[in-house]
Amino acid sequence: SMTIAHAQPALAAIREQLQQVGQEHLLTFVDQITPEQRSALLAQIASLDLRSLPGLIERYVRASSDAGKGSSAKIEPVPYFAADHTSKDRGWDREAYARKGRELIGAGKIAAFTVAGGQGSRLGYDGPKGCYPGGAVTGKPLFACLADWILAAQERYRPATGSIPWYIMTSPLNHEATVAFFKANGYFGLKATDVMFFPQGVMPSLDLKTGRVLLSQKHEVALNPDGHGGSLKALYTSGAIDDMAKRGVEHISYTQIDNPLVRVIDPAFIGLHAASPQSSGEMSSKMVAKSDPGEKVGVLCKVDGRVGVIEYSDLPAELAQARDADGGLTYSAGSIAVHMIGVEFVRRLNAGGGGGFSLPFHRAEKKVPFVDLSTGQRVEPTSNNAVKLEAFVFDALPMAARSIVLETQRLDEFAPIKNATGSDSPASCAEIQTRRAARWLGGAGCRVPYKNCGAVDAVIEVSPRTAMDAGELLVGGAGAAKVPAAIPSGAKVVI
Ligand code: UD2
Repeated sequence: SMTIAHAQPALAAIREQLQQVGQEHLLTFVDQITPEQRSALLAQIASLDLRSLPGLIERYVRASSDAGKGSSAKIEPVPYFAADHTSKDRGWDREAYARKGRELIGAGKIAAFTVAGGQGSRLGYDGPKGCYPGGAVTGKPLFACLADWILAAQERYRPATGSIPWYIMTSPLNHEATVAFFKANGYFGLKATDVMFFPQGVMPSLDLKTGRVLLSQKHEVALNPDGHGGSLKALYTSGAIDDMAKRGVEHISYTQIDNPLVRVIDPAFIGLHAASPQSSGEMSSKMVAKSDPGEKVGVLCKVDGRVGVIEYSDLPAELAQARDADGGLTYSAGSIAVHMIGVEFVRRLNAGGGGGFSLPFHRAEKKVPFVDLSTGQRVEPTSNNAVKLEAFVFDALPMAARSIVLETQRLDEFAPIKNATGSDSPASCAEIQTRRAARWLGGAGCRVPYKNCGAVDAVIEVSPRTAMDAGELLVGGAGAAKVPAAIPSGAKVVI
């Protein structure tokens, strides 16, 4: 038949390519699967960068190297713009930079960008993470929390044209579901033409012992998303960067999907990134002071004189524990995974040609279900059997000529949902949202009920449409009219 006649040469060619890189076992079951499954498998294999595999296996499986480990680099604390811009030794002109930021947003030079390709496995949630409830009272999805921020920013900074484009990176595993969710929810009030989706790249999962690529089914290669660092390549290869250029966008505001309090568009941060003499306008970062030495956030440092992030699992314990004379953590600059990234910077990184730009990989040993090649049975491993390779976006920081760091208040903008219970969980996130709302409302003259233990005796959610910061609830502010005189004990309130 037509299909067979067409499939045979492809099969032969692919078998030869696989043989050259020691991966011909991927075709073990090719005679036991349906023609459709066979075409899908061959297409999947053809999409892999087979030639890079032997080098990757040598480096990350045999030698167990990792982009974050084993370096003898000189590590120092990073200088930063303090959250308290009035502080005596670290003061800076916040209003001037915020004005600059508002100008850039108003002129259409800023896009929002959210990485949402992760698998959310720690949360135990199967769908795209952005569909998970984020609002403390409304339970609105994380995507809606970020969309409301963008709507609020549009209303304030772009009232004439109303548009701040939003690019969302999905993965091949959740792309369809993500796009369908936006459609079903009317793009959360944004214009459909202002929301762009593109999938990130994938990497094959490798057998921990042999480096062989695993089969997840007889007709399917085991793949994992290539890390949020894959965004710097996917932004370019997807055409997003060209689309931004067409729209006149010059800088990208990068956020993760897991933090409903994230300030998706932040004028002061944008202004510092684009206009501070200490910044080359290529890549900037936000940090919060770490809550304790063991907190699971990467730490912004100077590495051999350049700004970079050392992931929590890679920071030597003696550095994580080190304290200054005043008792504060020496390496306190916790990365909240919020960055400004220049469009030209992304172009420059990808300019090497061939779409081949890639950051170094971090290896993670994981349990990946696979098909046993000798029995054909699918195995659910009980211990780590695979190496997954992921790139981290912050590994691009040292490639910027000059990179700045802005400190922010944890309570104001950092309450990620990562785990089902405990820290960084839906419960802790709702509590932080409530505490923030209580502080903002209290400052605006509202009576907020407290329990004896000091916790707020209510659940409160402030929409960014009402107020993007505490000041907007004060007399004369955008949300002042919505401040109630008091909140009843035990109430659930949306402001
Ligand atoms: C990340 C940072 C950590 C700290 C923390 C703050 C890394 C490795 N660690 O920790 O230093 O800043 O966030 O909250 O970044 N994602 C993709 N594609 C992928 C993998 C992840 O889009 O292939 C997205 C994912 O959807 C999520 C974000 O990246 O929005 C964070 O990923 P994570 O959960 O792996 O990172 P985490 O929480 O360990």
